Amino acid sequence: MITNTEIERRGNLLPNHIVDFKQDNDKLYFTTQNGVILELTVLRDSAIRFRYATEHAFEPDFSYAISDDASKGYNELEVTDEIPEYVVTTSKIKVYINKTNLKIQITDLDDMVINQDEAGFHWEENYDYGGNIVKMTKVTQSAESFYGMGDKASHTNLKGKRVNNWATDSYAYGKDQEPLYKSIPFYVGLHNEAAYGIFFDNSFSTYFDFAHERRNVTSFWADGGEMNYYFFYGPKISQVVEAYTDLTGVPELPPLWALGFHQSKWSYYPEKKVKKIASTFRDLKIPCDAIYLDIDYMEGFRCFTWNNRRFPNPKKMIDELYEDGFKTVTMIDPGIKIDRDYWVYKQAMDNGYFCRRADGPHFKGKVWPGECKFPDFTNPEVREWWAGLYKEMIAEMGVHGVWNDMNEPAVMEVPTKTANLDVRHDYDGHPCSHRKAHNVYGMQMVRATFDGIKKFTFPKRPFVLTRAGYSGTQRYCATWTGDNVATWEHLWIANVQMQRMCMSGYSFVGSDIGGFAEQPNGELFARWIQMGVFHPFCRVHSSGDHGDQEPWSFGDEVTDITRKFIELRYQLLPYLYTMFYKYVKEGIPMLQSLVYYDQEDTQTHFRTDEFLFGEQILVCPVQEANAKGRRMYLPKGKWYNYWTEEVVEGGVEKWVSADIDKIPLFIKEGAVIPKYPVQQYVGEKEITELRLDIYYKEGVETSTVYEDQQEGYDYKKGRFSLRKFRQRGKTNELIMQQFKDGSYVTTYETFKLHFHGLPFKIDSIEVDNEMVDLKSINFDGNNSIEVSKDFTELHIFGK
Ligand code: NBV
Repeated sequence: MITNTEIERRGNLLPNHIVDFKQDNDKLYFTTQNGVILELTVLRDSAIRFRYATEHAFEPDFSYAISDDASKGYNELEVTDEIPEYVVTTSKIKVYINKTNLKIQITDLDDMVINQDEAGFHWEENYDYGGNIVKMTKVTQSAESFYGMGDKASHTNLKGKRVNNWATDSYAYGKDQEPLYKSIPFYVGLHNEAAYGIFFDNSFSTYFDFAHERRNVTSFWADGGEMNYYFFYGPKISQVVEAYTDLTGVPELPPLWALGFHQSKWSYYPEKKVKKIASTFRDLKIPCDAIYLDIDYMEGFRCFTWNNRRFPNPKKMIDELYEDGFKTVTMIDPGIKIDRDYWVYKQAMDNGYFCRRADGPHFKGKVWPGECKFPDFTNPEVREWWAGLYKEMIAEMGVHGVWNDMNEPAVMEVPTKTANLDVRHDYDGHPCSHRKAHNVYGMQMVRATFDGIKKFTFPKRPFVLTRAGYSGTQRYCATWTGDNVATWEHLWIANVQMQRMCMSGYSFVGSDIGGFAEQPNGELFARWIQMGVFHPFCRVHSSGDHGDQEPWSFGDEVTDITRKFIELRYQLLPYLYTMFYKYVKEGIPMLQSLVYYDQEDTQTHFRTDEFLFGEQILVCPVQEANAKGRRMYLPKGKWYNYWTEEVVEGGVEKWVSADIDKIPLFIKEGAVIPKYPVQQYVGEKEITELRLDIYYKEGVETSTVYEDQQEGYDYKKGRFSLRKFRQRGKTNELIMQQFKDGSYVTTYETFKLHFHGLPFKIDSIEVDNEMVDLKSINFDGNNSIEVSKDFTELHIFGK
């Protein structure tokens, strides 16, 4: 353990002994003799906020990350004054605050240490910029693992790594490259089968060291601002992630089409090309819901304009695409071209909406249109103006969604790749420099975009996509992982990035399938699409410099494989939509790393490849060339191989065959998986029957199916349909109960049930206490029957 003298020798300052303690309801204030105040807030029984001031003074309490809907409330809060510490006790944890040095130790109620300060809070004065460099060091517990932290392109378990959060345009980034596009300063620690989380809510450049520099120390620090972090106790990872997600928020449900397949390219133009791409999807019968226009649809890269030569009548084109089921998504960047005749530029100039340098002149930076100025999205008035700019594009032209790119913000031809650090920002009435606003700039841009799209799309639901983001950005939009590369290593990176983002409260995420830079060969593309259909956001996007990347660009075999997997995604839409519903409702990540799924099994702690799609489907992408399958770990329990129906006992690593047209895919026993028919786009067909695949289990398993109108906000008024299926398998019988909620009336009247793995031959069936004639429920002799969607209890009896 480092000594205080050593810390001081390195130029740091430390709190000394506590001279004052005050309690104001859920807030406790501990003041030291040398002017440090620790404000400790009990938010929930297992969520505590720690905030430190130096020189007796806090900054105004303001954060973009925290959701207005975050829940509050605890059952118990007791503070005792003991020697040598104060002890704060809730119904879940105890927090010890040392009286001589303000160090913290957190334990569970059985006194097991969950988290413990090493040097604890200390700081260094920042002579260049003023304020402090704020630091925290914690003891790394034995065999501790670390997860989360957003889009890091590193092993899912961050033990031994140091990372930095500073939103950065990272074209063709590599494994372990730091920093990347997003800043999500939240991690989950796991040791002794118990998990906790720390969210360091500080928008300056932040650093996290997970036992990298010193084996027994985990630390985090920031270039400015306050030491302000939230601590969440599990003991389950799921509880930690749900608590963080509750604090920073969730999105609204997207329109269902946004969960379909999207095709993008930098760039599809002119109109003829866009239409050709769209019609090829329909001709080849590859489902697709959205087509993207990248920067070249604009006139000279001016946002909110159209290039009339390439797109003479955008409204007509968008309408025609829509008639064929395609939603058009357009790009908007933050850089506004300096051009006195350009209305957006003029409005921003007239109203003083552009960011300024410290001494007054506007900040200028080169992006696609040449020299640009940048709106200050941290100013609420600017956000309102920006939202309004979307009126013509959405309300008049009929564009269905918008993607915000380059919003780190990215600036070209400067070594810093972004705005100068002295650039000034409003920060919602807390004026500051770019050092503090940089990491939230993209978030505030996309927040304004979301407000605009939502307003002009209403009564339909908005779809917005961002590249940059800070904690909480998930409330507004989906995100993608930026400019990746068409390599096998990047397929691996995409897989861990998706899992990590989901573990960091941000589930609506996808990668550029096939890779943005360079061109994949057919095999890599096929393997990537097989994985990509199991990511919450599913889009092929690539840079035009490197050739074509449509599903049909790699020959017939790959076209067929791509179709097969996109079709599977469309069949699984009700399952996927239910995953989204659970994410919105309960904060359950849409993808789960194996450690999230079963933290008690230490085999899972260092796994990177396998993940759960939702709660009942296990996927393990093939990540190398020429593979006929791969070894993978199946978590404990029994799993049905989706392709062969073989039942496999988990808790072991196994070879699983998966030739180029398959991906290792397993269904949890007991699951009820809902399926729609294949559609070329969402809403193409009226759903006349819901297929339910029922995977027999000896024992009980519950599954959920959520549906609503797939659009609009009626679901908020109770017009949804939530079904819970409880399946109980016995040696000679399967019982299925249905519990319903919500007033939405689905378009179908019946379920088509397909039983898998029944250990008996069906002899007779009882529906709601009545034996039925097997013919009347279309029993095909092959484990499939048709029943009314309103049944409450089914008994399937074996021979
Ligand atoms: O707008 C062009 C691209 C876009 O296609 C990509 O998805 C973004 O991540 N954009 C970056 C700017 C150019 C990158 C070289």
